[in-house]
Amino acid sequence: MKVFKALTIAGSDSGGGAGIQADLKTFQELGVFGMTAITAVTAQNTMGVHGVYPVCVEGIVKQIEAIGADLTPDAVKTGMLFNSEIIKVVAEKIMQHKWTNIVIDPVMVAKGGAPLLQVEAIEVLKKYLLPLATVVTPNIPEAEVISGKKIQSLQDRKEAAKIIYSLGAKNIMIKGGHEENEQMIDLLYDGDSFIQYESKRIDTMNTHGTGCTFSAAITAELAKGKTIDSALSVAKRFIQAAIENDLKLGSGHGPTNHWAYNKRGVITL
Ligand code: PXL
Repeated sequence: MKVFKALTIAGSDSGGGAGIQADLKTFQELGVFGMTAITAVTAQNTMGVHGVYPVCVEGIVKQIEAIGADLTPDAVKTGMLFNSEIIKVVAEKIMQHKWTNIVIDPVMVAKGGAPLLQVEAIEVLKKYLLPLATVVTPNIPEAEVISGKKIQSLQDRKEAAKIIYSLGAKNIMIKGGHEENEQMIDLLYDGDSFIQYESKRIDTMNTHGTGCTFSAAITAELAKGKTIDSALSVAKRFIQAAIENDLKLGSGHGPTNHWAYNKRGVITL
């Protein structure tokens, strides 16, 4: 029996909706064994981020080394990396271990606007981490920061995708969640052609952790040996179900429902 394994190198969200918590729930639902290297601990709930505590670089390296020495992952995702020192060491360790199927979610700010990446780390992310990406999954504001291009139209997004491709990432998925349209488009560029994945916008506050969940679903599918296109279609359906069937927890930006894709019930009174 082969058990597929995925590693997330990301931050902890005490509220359970985003970060490594969202990643592990997603890996579990998609039948993949989840492992973690925690880069930062955040104190947060649905109302916002109350504190950010980065793990020391040695602690991050030790977690990655421990996994590398014993439990080679079939796919790896990165989420919140917080600063340039952490980005550099994570890139170095991924390369050293020759890990493949690398999904980079270039996390920059939390839903409420709290910074999860220091501004000076953006150039380091572009230089060291993006060239390792099998897929990079920016939302529109993140794609603007990485490409240095303002995005107003689909054409702008295509040009930004080309710029990001030129930084070395193999597949660019610019998500449409920040568009104002009723019909949402997620745009994939593989250096050759563009594919559009369309879906209907769902009107809800409960979208905390959607980016983490989406990139974790892609990672789980790549870990199982699926193609990029197949991984993206599953990830799209996974996040759609998770948002449509939100759990209505907390009084701010609530989490999504990681059970929904497998139509598993939540135990309620
Ligand atoms: O969704 C981005 C994100 C990533 N990682 C952690 C987070 C958040 C958003 O709040 O808390 C730890």
